[in-house]
Amino acid sequence: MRVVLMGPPGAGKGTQAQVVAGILGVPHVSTGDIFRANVAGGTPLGVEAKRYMDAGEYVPDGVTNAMVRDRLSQDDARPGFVLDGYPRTVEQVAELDAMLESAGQRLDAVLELTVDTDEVVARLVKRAAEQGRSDDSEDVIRRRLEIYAEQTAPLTATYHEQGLLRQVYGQGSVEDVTARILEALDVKR
Ligand code: B4P
Repeated sequence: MRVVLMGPPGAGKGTQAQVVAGILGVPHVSTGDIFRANVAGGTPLGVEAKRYMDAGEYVPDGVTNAMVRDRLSQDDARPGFVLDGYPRTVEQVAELDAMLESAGQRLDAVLELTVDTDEVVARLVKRAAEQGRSDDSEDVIRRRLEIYAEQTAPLTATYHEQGLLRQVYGQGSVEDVTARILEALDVKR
């Protein structure tokens, strides 16, 4: 199964993608995690990505697309994947379509996790206190939410037109949200 998880920062994409990918038996591919691993390792990609992430901005499409293309071409992603945090721009949507088409594949579903703005801000402020992620300061959180509203939220209309979009309410316990996602994917445990 090939699934994309969308939703604002703090909606729980990473949290849910990991669980759902485990249940489906496919890799969890998170652009945020790949960038953070490169930042931690001090690679050239990490040095470039960090400048944008720390400002709450998106990393340029050219960098992000090449990274995803490479990851999805690996053997373990052939039977399927849960993509977390990609695509986030119009150009990334086109690039993902092209990648899948050239491999004779298509998406099965795009899930949008919906969460109130107050709730996502509260979650990210809590995560900042617990984990100290450098893009979780209050100013940067606000900037990330603005960019999501401008550049990513409109993409759901495209997936809606393609009949792929399913909205899933992202509040409540992690287990409750997972159960809603599995129901939206029509997957029985
Ligand atoms: P991401 O890593 O995707 O970060 P995120 O949007 O903050 O997190 P997510 O929605 O996954 O929330 P999480 O599960 O962690 O992106 C970080 C940055 O990387 C971007 O700002 C950008 O700069 C760059 N980037 C990534 N992809 C890109 C792309 N495609 N193009 C360009 N740039 C890109 O959950 C958040 C918190 O809520 C956690 O503390 C969690 O414990 C908690 N939580 C989760 N579910 C909960 C629940 N049900 N109830 C209460 N708390 C919950």
